[in-house]
Amino acid sequence: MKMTLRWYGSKYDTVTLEQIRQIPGVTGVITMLYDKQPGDLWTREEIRALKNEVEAAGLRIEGIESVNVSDAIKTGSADRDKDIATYIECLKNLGEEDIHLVCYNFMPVFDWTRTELARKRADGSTVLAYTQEAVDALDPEKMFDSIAGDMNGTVMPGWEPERMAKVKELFELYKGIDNEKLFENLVYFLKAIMPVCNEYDIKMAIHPDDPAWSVFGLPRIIINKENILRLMNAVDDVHNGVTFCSGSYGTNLNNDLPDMIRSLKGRIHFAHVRNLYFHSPTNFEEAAHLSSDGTFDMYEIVKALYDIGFEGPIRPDHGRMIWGEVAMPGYGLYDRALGATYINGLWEAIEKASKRGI
Ligand code: DNO
Repeated sequence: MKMTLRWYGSKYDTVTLEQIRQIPGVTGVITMLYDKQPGDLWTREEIRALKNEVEAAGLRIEGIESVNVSDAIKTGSADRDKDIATYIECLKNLGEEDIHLVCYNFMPVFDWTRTELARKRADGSTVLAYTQEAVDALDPEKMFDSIAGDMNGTVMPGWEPERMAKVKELFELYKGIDNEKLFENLVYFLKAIMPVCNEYDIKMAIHPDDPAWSVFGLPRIIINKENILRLMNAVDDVHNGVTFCSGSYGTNLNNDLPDMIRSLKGRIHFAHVRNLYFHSPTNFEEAAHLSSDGTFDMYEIVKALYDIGFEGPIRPDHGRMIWGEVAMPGYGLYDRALGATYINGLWEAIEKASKRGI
């Protein structure tokens, strides 16, 4: 396991590489070219510049989150093959710069969805939260406006204002795309990129849909064990893998997270570890990483990753906003640093106990 932190680049992130370097045990970052739109080419020069910046701070790029997939690819429209050709070019350039992990998602219109970005918890921290009631009461075109005021002046991934200005058109594009069609388009995309992934040993790691069910009537497919195993079998290549995100699969309380991890042995290339606290199955908020602060047993999650021999990067996921920090909701320094330290502690204890045969 390699402990990492997500970093959005010096132009966008309030957290610096120097700060990340000082979190005990964090050896790398997960990053991206944040200015790129889905369908844009990432040149070798741009990738190298990012890599040089990270390495100058004593860290490594352990993976990209994300090279975003265009709506043409997701909907299978006329431009799909052109966009796939550009995606392949991006992968080639990443491979040539010695980067071998790419996280992506296949969610229509909205990436992850939360209805509040600053719900106050009893300890005074603020967290991202979701209620189904709020989503059901909202016109999807107003979704962005309803949360934009709490973004702390940042541009949140998947919620870029230019993209949100086109929400109506995006909904039109997905008319007629049901779960089966979306799945088919995903398999088409993966089959097309597998040769370049094999050539450069690039592990693709699909991020689950968050929340793990349909929102605003849109299709959602990466939501449970059955569907993710179906995808693994449909393109049965180690380079077709998974980002195991406990906070996303965990939105559905029917998902048994440690069991899912075990069933995906050999195919989990990246892990996002975080905890949620549920008021009801459709009203939850993000908690501190510590098991007792939320609903999940984080020991069991980390133990399952250890047991399957997980060797990829792991990152603490969304943190609470604490100690007066002003940052992108979910992506401040302090609580993610606490999360990294806690996960490292769990890992060390599990590893030592296992080696001693306890
Ligand atoms: C949210 C993130 C997601 C994730 C993408 C992957 O904070 O976990 O935006 O990066 O879905 O493509």
